[in-house]
Amino acid sequence: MDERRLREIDPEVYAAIRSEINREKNNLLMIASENYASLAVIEAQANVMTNKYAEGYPGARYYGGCEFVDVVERLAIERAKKLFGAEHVNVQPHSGSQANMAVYLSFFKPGDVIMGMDLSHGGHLTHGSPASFSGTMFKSVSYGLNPKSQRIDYDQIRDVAKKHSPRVIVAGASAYPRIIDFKLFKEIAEENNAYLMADMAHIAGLVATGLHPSPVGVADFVTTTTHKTLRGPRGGLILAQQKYAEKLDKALFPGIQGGPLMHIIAAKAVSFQEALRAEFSIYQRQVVDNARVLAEELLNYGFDLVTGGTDNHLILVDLTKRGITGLDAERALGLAGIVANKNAVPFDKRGPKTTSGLRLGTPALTTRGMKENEMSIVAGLIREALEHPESETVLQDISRSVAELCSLFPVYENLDRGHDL
Ligand code: DSN
Repeated sequence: MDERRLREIDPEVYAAIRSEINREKNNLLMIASENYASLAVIEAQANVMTNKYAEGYPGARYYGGCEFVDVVERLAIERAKKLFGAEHVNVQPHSGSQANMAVYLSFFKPGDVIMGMDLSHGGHLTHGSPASFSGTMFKSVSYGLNPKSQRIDYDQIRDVAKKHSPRVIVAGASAYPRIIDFKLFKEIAEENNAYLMADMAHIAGLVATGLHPSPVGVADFVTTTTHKTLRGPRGGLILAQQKYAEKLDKALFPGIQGGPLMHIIAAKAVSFQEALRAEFSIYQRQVVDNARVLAEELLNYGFDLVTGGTDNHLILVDLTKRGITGLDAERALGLAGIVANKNAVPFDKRGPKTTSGLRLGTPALTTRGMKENEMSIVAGLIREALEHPESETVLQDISRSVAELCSLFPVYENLDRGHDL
């Protein structure tokens, strides 16, 4: 077997990974769904368990030799149960989309009505968008935000549910900056004889540390990704009451997935252990405090924010009155070393490839150790870039300030100290 390391075997891939490390070190990463996984998490997912077939579940596999992968899957399950107070956990979904699909296919049939938040109001593709399996396999109806408050309109949800009798209501969002009232969602679901699925992907880290009300024990099914505020490896997770366990597990495997990614499950176990530590709560508190300060500073600079602020880790800037599209804002910030994404705002008149909004998140900057003071600096840099989106000189000046700030809050230093990558 050729045992040379990646650097020698494949210099092109090696170089691209090195460049990505440098990009992540030297830019302000403000995509609300991204974070820096710890080196321990990254190390755990780059391991020989990628070689192992382990179809089935711990203690009941379809292959021999599963004794050690069983150890990591059991650890991941137990830690996730403890972290979220869940009765049943499935750690095998390859992604959040797979987790959602497994829930849908476990209890619902193609053609059933599912009801989720409109994508353009901050929902997610897999909550019934016609562009995803969820909108083509199922009959999808959507709810949106109140045009005035720009917050979830629970009266509208009640009306839409009454009118369409969905089998399942999906609570959860990818661009909603406020607290979601899962208990009220459950009430509405019960009134309409519907199940409630909560997709807490964006806020899982906040939920784990009590900074957002938990949907676990409220919703029938809870899904999440593991790589956003939760700061684990890229992947998915399902949490539910024990009574749903058998059907859910079967829907995931053999229903929609084959062999689980055991190396990723090892890394999930590590990240759940990290999330159980006291430091993780302090980190999440700072994520929320940082988002609040960033929002206040941007409001002071005259930016419009959807809902007027934030309760969580993200901010949605409405650029409509600033005369710049989301696309141009994303491009200008990118040239300045600030990585964010264009995003539709509620009732956006522009399409999803252009948009009138910009989504900003604080999880990654907070992992670097940035606090309120740095958020004020970052807000100033964002304002400067969005006021001069066409000026190469201004954007270059900002990128120098970005580089300086990044150098004061280093990440992945050990990747430069003798590690192969
Ligand atoms: N694509 C993710 C996000 O950026 O919010 C959601 O899955």
